[in-house]
Amino acid sequence: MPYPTFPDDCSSALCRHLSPELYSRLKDLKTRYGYTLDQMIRSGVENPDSSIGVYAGDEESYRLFAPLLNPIIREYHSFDPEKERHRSDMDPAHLDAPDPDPEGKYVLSTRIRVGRNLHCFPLGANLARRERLIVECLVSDALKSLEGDLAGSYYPLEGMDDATKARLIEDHFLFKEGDRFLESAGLNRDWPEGRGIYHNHDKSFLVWVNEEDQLRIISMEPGADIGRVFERLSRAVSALERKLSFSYDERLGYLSSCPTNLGTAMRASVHIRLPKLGEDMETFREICDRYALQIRGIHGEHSESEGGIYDVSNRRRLGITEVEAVGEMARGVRELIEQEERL
Ligand code: ADP
Ligand code: CIR
Repeated sequence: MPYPTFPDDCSSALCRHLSPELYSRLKDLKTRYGYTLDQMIRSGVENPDSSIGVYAGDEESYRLFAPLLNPIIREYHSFDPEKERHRSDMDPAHLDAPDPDPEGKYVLSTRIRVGRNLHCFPLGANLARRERLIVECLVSDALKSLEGDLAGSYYPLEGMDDATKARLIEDHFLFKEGDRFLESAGLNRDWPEGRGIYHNHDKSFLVWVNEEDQLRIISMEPGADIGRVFERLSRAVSALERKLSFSYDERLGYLSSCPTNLGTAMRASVHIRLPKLGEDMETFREICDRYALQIRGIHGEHSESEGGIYDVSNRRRLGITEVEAVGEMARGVRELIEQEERL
């Protein structure tokens, strides 16, 4: 493939960081699992409206294609992957994140997820059909060992009836189908085979299998008791770590398909009703920038807000511990609520 052309109004991290010189320097390289630059950038080339535009295919991608990935990582996370080291801390005793909405007036629900991938396999974009099925098997077996409030069942996507699927998606429990960014990256190959969802009885603990990452471990519940949501997640991750070996790099933390998820691989979000701030996006964005928060619509990434309800979450995931990121999110949400009340 020759150097790709990007439209004039393209502002993705890929088009800003991939020069023709860098492209020719990296284009003939291949990881041991056979992943190439063209595969890595395909999503951003086919979707010029990407914010990032690249997906790693294995652990080695982060080393081999570092001349492209490191500047993207540096820019997104404000973290220098050549000089700094990531540190993880999921100990709930270290968390300082009081409920930002004790009266329950603004926050509808809280969700914290981490992405994980198995150390002995390539990442999803570069996973063969058979490997994906093995990953599903290993993960669903490990999930069977969970006990107490984490105990639940695994539901493969294949064979799930459309009404159940639609309801799970609408209620924010299940991933959407047909994401064009993932599609271009090859992350939807052989869909729906090998994909599925595990959840406990009341759907406060869930695991997505073989979506963008091999595992998305999720804790969620109505309200804003961030501490309780985090404690459940931390306990579940520890239990799964005893059964599965996750991809981890001392500089980059937990390795993920998308470089925005490196490090903690964590997104801690609230669904919050802020109709007045929604009319004053400048102030809304200014507060979010100050606390490194990202605004999404209520049906997840690339969706719109509905009824003045927004998804507000930590933007940085690397070079910050899990407890720090959740604490910052809680403080930012408190500030948003105070501002909403002033307007
Ligand atoms: P992810 O967080 O897994 O990267 P998305 O942004 O696509 O991906 O969100 C996945 C799903 O989780 C969507 O249905 C979204 O509405 C839901 N979700 C995110 N945050 C919350 C929250 N605080 N409460 C309820 N649902 C949420
Ligand atoms: C994109 O580049 O827009 C998609 N591949 C998704 C990037 C992840 N977005 C994010 O902000 N975490």
